[in-house]
Amino acid sequence: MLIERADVIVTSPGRNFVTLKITTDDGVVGYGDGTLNGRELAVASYLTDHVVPLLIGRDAHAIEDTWQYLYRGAYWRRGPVTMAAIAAVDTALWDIKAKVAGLPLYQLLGGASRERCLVYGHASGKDIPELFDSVRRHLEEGFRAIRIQTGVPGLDSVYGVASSAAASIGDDTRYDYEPARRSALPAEESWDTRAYLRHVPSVFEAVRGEFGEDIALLHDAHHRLTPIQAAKLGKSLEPYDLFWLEDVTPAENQEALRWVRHHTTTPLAIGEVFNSVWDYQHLIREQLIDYVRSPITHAGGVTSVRRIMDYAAMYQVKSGMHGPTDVSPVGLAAAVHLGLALHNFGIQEYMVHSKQTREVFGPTYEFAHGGLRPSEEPGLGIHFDDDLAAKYPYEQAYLPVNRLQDGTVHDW
Ligand code: GCO
Ligand code: MG
Repeated sequence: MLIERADVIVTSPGRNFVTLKITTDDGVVGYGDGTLNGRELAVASYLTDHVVPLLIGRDAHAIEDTWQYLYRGAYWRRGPVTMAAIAAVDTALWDIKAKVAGLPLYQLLGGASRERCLVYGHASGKDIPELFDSVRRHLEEGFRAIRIQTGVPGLDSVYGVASSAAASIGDDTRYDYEPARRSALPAEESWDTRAYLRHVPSVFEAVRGEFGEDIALLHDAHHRLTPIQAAKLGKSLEPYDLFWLEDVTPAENQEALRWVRHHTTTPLAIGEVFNSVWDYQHLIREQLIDYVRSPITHAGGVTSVRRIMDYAAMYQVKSGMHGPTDVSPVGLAAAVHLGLALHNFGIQEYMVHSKQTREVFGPTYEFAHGGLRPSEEPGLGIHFDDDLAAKYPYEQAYLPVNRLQDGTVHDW
């Protein structure tokens, strides 16, 4: 079975997505996600100009060989653009293999290890009453794990907190924020670490006081802290029993996590910006983290995320794949298939896509009892609507940048 064509589809049903559609000579079609938020066209060009010509005529079943050919063959290894492009190819080929086998993808990955994949939703509010409303809505919808982000007194806006403008993006994107805003230039936010560190413990105290001990609570520090600030935050949150504290320091320096780890028992998650197993080498071997955040979309596809998770399993490190709205329903479907099969699955992030996005991608995974389960359809379970996708052309959008109050550019 040979690859006959590969089409790169850039569509923007509420936000931008890059999708690869591979068609075989006997007419089987597979989809892969290569969306890189705010840099989508770089992946589209990498695929169109450099990868698609290599795919035509290749054996569609040779997934491992194609992965190695694109990874080693390019000479220029790793990096988010390359690994998102490889992910798109790899995921589309797994979709095809599972369709040909007549099985849902998770069956090819070892079969189900559980009923469904526990997911966490995003509650946020500029203050405690708004946050409580958002937590309540999540509980009513059946979420059992919730990420908590709030405004910080003295700061105008904080990334990860839905504003009324963000809430109106798409149609039913009720209360989640949109990571990248459509604009000619990135929005600028301002930041004060001391104010943040003073405020966050009181937020978790209030949430535990109102909603009790049962819900799993998570928090994302979004790379903004030094190791010693992160250690302080982890310690101050210990009484509130977090499921995890995410991205406490900029991710480039793996050794920084040693300092954090030695000071706190709050579980740590990291890696949404990592794209290969090498980024985790010391973190996993030294057990400096508890959860791996790489999504299939940004880390080379099902093949290489599976490799990271098998390495992590030896060290009791679990999965916690990134699943914001900028991972498309194709990427999320792949994550749910892999998550269902992995023994060391931990949790899956689930930011519900807008109605427009769901109409274009036609995902068939289902949310119930606080978790996602893929459908029993062969392949990923995606019904992509090409005609509808063509009605939503690319629109320039940027992630924000962050500055300290004196104007210095800071991690956001
Ligand atoms: C998360 C994230 C996202 C990212 C976004 C970047 O934990 O979901 O931190 O909000 O910032 O996906 O594109
Ligand atoms: Mg994050």
